[in-house]
Amino acid sequence: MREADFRSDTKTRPNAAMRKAMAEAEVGDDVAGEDPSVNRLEAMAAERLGKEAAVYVTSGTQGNLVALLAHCQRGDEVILGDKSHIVKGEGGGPMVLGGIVITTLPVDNRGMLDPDQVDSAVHTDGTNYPRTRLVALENTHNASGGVPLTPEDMKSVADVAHGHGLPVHVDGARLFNASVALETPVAELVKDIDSVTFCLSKGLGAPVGSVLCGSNEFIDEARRWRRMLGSGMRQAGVIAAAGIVALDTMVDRLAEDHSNARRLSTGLAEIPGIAIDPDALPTNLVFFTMKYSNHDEIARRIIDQGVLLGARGGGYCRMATHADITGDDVEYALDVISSTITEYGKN
Ligand code: TLP
Repeated sequence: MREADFRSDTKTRPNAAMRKAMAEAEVGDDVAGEDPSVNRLEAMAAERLGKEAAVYVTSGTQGNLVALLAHCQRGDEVILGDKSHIVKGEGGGPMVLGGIVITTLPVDNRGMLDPDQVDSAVHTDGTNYPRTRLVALENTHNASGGVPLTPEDMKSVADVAHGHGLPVHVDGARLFNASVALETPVAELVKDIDSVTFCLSKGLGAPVGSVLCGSNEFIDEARRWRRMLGSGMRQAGVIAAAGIVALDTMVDRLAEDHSNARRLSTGLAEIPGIAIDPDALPTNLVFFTMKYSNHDEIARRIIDQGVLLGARGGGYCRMATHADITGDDVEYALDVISSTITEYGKN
C-alpha cells in the first residue's frame, strides 16, 4: 500500500548522501573533543548562526534542557510562552532535573510573547519570588502552526530581557524553516538571542541530533551539563556526518516543503467540513479541524489508506510536510481525505 507520513517532519529517513557520509565519517572520542566530524558540525553550526560556539546534542529536547540547566540554578525561574514545546512537550525535564521554576505567559496566535508582559513578569526580588534568570521563545512556533517570528519580534523580547540583565534562549527546532520563509539568514534571525537550539532531525532530514549554539563560556557550561545527562557520545561523528550533509544540502529545499504545505492547505480548504485558514500558513505545519461528529473514524480511515496524519482529538489534526513528502504525495493525501469525507462524513 502507498504510504505518505505527514505525522511529523521528524519522520524523515536519512538520504543516500547522508548514509554515505555516515559510512565514511572520520571519528574520534567526542568526550575528549577529538571527533573531527562532530567538531566540524559544531563549527559549521556556530558560524552559520553567528555564535561563538556550539555543542552537538542528542535531540531538541536535550538541547533545550541543557540550555536551561546551563542558564539557571535550582530555584531560578524561566519565563516561557504557555504553548511552548519546552512546557508542553518535553516531559517537565527542567523542573525535574534542574529544579527550575517555569512561569508561563500567554502567547498570541503567532506564538509571540508580549514584551510588556515579560517586563512585568520578571522577578528581581530573589527572596520571596523565584529569581527570574531566563526568557525563552520558540521559532517557528509549533503549536501556532509553524509561524516564523521575525528578527524584530525576537529583538522586542530580547530588549526587555537584556534590560533586566537576563539572557534569551530560543527553541529553534525549526529555525531554518523560519529563515527560509522569511528569506532572512539564520544569523540575522538570532542576532539578539543568547542561546539557540536547532534540530538537524526535523526539516533538515538528518536521522539524529540537534545543535545548541551560544557564547564560548555558555557552551562550556552546556558541555558540562550534556556530560552529566549521559550524552558524551564518544564516536558520534558517525551521526554528526549526516548532520553536516543536512546543513550543507537540506536548507534551501525547505522552500519546497513550504510550497507543498501551501498546496495542502488550499486543497484542504476546498473540502467540505474542513476548517482551515489557508492564508495562515507560513511554513511546513498544517493544522485543521474536521467538523464531523465521527472525526475519529474518518481520521482512522484516512490513516488506514496510508495517509498518516496527526489526529489530536476533537477533529483537530496536524500534517507536516518534509523531505520525504513529494508534491504527488500531497495530491494523493488530498484525494484520500476528500473521498473519505465524502463517503463517511457524518454531521
Ligand atoms: N516536536 C515534535 C514532537 O513533539 C513529536 C513534533 O512532531 O512536532 N521544540 C519544538 C518546537 C519541537 O516541535 C520539538 C519536537 C522539540 C523541540 C523536541 O525535539 P526532539 O523531538 O528532537 O526532542
